[in-house]
Amino acid sequence: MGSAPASEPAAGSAAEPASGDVYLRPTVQTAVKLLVVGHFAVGKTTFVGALSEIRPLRTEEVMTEAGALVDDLAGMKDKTTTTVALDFGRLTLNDRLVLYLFGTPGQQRFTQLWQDMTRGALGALVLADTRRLGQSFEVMGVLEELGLPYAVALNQFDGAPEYGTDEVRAALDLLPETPLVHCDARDRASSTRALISLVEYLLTRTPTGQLEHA
Ligand SMILES: Nc1nc2c(ncn2[C@@H]2O[C@H](COP(=O)(O)OP(=O)(O)O)[C@@H](O)[C@H]2O)c(=O)[nH]1
Ligand SMILES: [Mg+2]
Repeated sequence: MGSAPASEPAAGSAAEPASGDVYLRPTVQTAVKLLVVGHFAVGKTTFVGALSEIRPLRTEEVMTEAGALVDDLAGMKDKTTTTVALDFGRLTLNDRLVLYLFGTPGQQRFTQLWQDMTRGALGALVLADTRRLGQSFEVMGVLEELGLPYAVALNQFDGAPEYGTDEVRAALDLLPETPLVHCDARDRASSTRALISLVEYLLTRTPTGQLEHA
């Protein structure tokens, strides 16, 4: 008892993504850059990590005492890292369309970087948390200034109040056409559905019905 059989596979090998998922399918014709945005600790890194088919690139840093003054940690006892630059991931939606996802930090002090990241992006998914809806206005305001279309996904945290869609639309002052969906950023299928609602919305806004860069 206790000693592993000699034939057991090397530890760690199962964690590698299947090689078929690493390389882009040769049939892909359109690559679209989308942003995943939202305030601090709303679930951006979790979201990009849950649905990326490549190992997501993360630039997390352990939060320091200095950051405690600006990063609002109320109710976020367990959060010890923060994204200083970006999260990057990839999702092949179908044989011809691949999405490149850029999770961008919402902290105000990164605004210039944040604006640079929007270059070439077709749209954004705004993650929101019903415990802190008011904190989503800043990010939605920047998107509106930049003319970047967006959909809103409510990331449902345990114990967070569950409001009806109409209430949330009113609270966030959303335009009637702006999609509002619920998601669980930890769940791949749920996160993919939220992203598809953004892509469908972007498609309705293009005269050709194709996703193309302006
Ligand atoms: N319960 C729950 N926790 C979540 C969810 N999404 C993210 N979290 C947790 O919330 C914290 C902040 O998420 P993170 O992705 O780092 O937020 P970011 O600052 O927007 O990148 C982490 O501890 C996550 O594990 C969710 O949908 N439900
Ligand atoms: Mg993050």
